[in-house]
Amino acid sequence: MRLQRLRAGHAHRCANRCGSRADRRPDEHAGAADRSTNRCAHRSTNGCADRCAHRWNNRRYLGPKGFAAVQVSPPNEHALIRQSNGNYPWWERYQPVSYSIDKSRSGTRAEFQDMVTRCHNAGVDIYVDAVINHMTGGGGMNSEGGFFHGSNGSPYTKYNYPGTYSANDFHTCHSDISNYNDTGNVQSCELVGLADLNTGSDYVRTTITNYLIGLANMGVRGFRVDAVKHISPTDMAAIADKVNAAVEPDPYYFQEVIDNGGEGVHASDYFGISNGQGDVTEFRYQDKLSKKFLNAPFPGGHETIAELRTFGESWGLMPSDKTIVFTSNHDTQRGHAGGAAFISYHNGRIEDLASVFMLGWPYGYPSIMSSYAFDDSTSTGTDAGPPSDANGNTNSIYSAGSNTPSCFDQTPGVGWVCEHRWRPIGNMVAFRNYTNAAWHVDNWWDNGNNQIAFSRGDRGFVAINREDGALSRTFQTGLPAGVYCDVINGDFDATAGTCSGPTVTVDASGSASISVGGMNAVAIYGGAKLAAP
Ligand SMILES: [Ca+2]
Ligand SMILES: [Ca+2]
Repeated sequence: MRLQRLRAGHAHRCANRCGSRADRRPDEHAGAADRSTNRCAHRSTNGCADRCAHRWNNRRYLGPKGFAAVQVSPPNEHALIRQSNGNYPWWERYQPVSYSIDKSRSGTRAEFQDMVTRCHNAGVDIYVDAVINHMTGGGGMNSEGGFFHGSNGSPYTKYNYPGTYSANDFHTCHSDISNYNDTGNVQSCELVGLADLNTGSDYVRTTITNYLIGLANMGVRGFRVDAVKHISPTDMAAIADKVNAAVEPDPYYFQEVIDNGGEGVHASDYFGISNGQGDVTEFRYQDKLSKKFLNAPFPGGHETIAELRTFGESWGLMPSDKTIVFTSNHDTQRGHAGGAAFISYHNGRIEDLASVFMLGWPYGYPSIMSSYAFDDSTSTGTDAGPPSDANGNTNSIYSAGSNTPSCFDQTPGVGWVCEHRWRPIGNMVAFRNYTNAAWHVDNWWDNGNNQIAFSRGDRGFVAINREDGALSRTFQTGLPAGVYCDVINGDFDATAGTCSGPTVTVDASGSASISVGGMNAVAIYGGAKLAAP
C-alpha cells in the first residue's frame, strides 16, 4: 500500500477481489492447472463462492468455475474508525490493533474457520491479506473522552497495544517516509503515519510468525503480504522461514511491492523469499494494460490494444513466474497506487475486455478484483467501506433466507459488484486453466487498432473487439475441427455438452468464420466443445 493520497492514518482498502491464479509457469502447469485466485473484499459469511470483502461466507461458485484461491481481507482485529458521515472506511482494516481474529468487521473466528473449511472442501484455497509492517496511525483518547478500542474490544494507543506490542517494538523513526530513494527511510519510517514495527527484532518476528502460523493451522494456504516494500527483505525472509519451519506445506506468499521504477526498493529484492517461492505484485502490468484498453492519448495519437502483441517480460515487466497480475485491485481502482492509468468496474465493458485479455494471455498469476460499489468521484466515496450496518459490521452478501449472493448492483453504499461473476470473466478462468498446457501465443492477428485475436496452441482461441463496429472475418484458430461454445456470450454445460449461447464451428484446417460484436469478445477452447451430434 502506498497511499500517497491518504492522510495520516490510513492505508488502503480492500475491495473485493476475485482473481485467478491460473498459473503461469510452464513447469508448473501440471500441478496447478486448476488455479485461479479470487480476491474479494466483502465480508465473509458463508461459503466459498465469492468471499472476501464480504462477510466470511459465501460459496458454490468458485470451485466449479476453476478458481484456485480467494484473497480475503485482513481477518485480524483492526481499528474502528468512524468518519463524520457515519462511514467506517475500508482502510481501517489496514490498521491492526492485535492479531486476534475473534472479531473483525467481517465476522468472528468461527465464521472465518467455517469459510476456510468450506473453501477447502470446494478445492479453493484461502489467501489472507497479512498486514504486518505496521499497526495503527492513531489511538488514545477519543473525542468523547474514552479510549479507542479495536474491533474486538482491545484498548490501544499508537505504539502501545497491550498484550501484543509496546513502544520498544517499533522503529525509532516516528516520522513519515520522506525519501523513496532511501531504502532505510522507506522501511524504517512510517507509512502515512502508521506505527512501524521493528521487524528486525526477534520478538516482533515471533509475534507476527505466530499469527501467520495460527492462520495456516486453520487451513489458510497463502498470504498476500501487505506493504512489504516497507519491510526489509531480510526481515521478510526471516518471518517466512519461521512460518515455513512450523507448518506443512509451506504457505504461498505474494508480496505487495509497488515498483514503478526510480526508487530505492525494487520488486526483485523480494524474489528470494520463502526459498525463492515468493511472488510479487506487478503494478506496471495493470498500468500498461489499462493504457492500451483505455486508448490513452499521446501527442499525435493514442495507444491501442494491437500494441499488446509482445506484452510481457520484453516490456520490462517482472519474470512471469514471479508475478501476480491484475486489471485492477482495491488500491488501483481508487487511484491509490501511483499508476498513471487504471481501469475498474466503473469502465464497464472495458473491464470485461481487459480481463478477458489477462486471463487469455500467458503471463503471470492473475487476480480478479471483486468489488462492492463505490462512488469513485469523491474522496468520501473512495473511502467508503463495504455495505455495512450502523456499527461498521459488513453486511452479508446474502439476503436473509437466500442462497444466492446479491451481486451485480452498482449502487454505492448497498451494492456488490462481483466482477468475478461477470460471465466473460468467470468463464475465462476455466479457459486459462485449460490453456496452461500451451503457454504461448500463436496465430496473432490485429487490425492495427483495437481488434485483436490469438490462439493458445491447439487449446484455445480469443478474439477481442474494443471498437464499436462489428468484427467479422475468417480466423485461424489453431483448434481441432468441431463446434465450440463461445464462453464470453454463453455458458457451457460440461455434463450435457451444450452451450447456452452462440457457438463457433472450426473446420478441419482450424479456420472459423467468426463475428465479434462491438465492444465484445469471443473465446473458445477445448474444454467447452460441444458433443458431436
Ligand atoms: Ca517498515
Ligand atoms: Ca514447512
